[in-house]
Amino acid sequence: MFGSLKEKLKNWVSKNKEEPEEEIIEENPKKKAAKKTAKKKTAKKKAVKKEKPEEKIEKSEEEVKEKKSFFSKFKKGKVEPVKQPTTDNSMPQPNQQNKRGYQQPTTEKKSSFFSRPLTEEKFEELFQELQIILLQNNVAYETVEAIETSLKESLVGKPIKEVNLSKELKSAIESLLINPPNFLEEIKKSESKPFVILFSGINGSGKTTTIAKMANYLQKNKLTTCLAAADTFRAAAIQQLEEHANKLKVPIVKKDYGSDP
Ligand SMILES: Nc1nc2c(ncn2[C@@H]2O[C@H](COP(=O)(O)OP(=O)(O)OP(=O)(O)O)[C@@H](O)[C@H]2O)c(=O)[nH]1
Ligand SMILES: [Mg+2]
Repeated sequence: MFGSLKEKLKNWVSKNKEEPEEEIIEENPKKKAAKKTAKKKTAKKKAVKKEKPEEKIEKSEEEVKEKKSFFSKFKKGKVEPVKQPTTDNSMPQPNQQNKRGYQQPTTEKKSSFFSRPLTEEKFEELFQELQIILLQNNVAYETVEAIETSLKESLVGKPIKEVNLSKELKSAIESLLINPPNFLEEIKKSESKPFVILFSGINGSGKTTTIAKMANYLQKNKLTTCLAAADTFRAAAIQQLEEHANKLKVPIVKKDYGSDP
């Protein structure tokens, strides 16, 4: 049950830790441009044979010049990525293919996200996905809020690449747990035998399931376990516990429904 949540949390952490791939993809724009140029040249040459030769050649060379100069400018850092969306349709937008079909390089924008201090707004955007994962896995809303507050304190204002995201998430969750008791120690040092653990709580909160988990845990730690069906009120409560006892191969003490447990 917790395995899948753990997996999802891991995925979230690694997703937000990753450096953008685009940085590698755009690393050798000259070669890329050259390849495109070669392709275009052959394509254009073919076209030239068929129709209006001179016009076409001029056009293709113009295109090549434009591309080359764009990439070389970019490499030298002369081209600033568009920071704000603009209403002018003639300006190519980042992450959008322009009319000629190549993508506006986004390297500078993405890499600066990882080195720029994380803003509160960006944090909330990133946390939204984690919030959904936690809520979908039955984590109480108050707990999600507490994790958010704790993570916000440790992440906002720091560049994301300098932060150990999994460590921060782990300590945010740990800070919510109030010294969970070490059951094995408690049971071993107890003088009264047998050691009784009573489970009480509101309907459907997971008592019976937790009893089964605990019995399994204690058995694995070489402690003799016995279940007692004390819920003699709710329909099928005794059978439910019996099922768990049978699966775990632990003895069960039971009485009739309606009797005094
Ligand atoms: N997601 C999730 N579901 C759980 C967990 N523990 C129990 N459940 C589910 O919650 C439902 C109720 O679990 P029970 O263990 O029967 O709860 P209970 O407190 O014994 O219920 P009553 O005896 O009716 O009061 C079952 O469908 C369980 O599978 C948990 O940790 N996570
Ligand atoms: Mg129950």
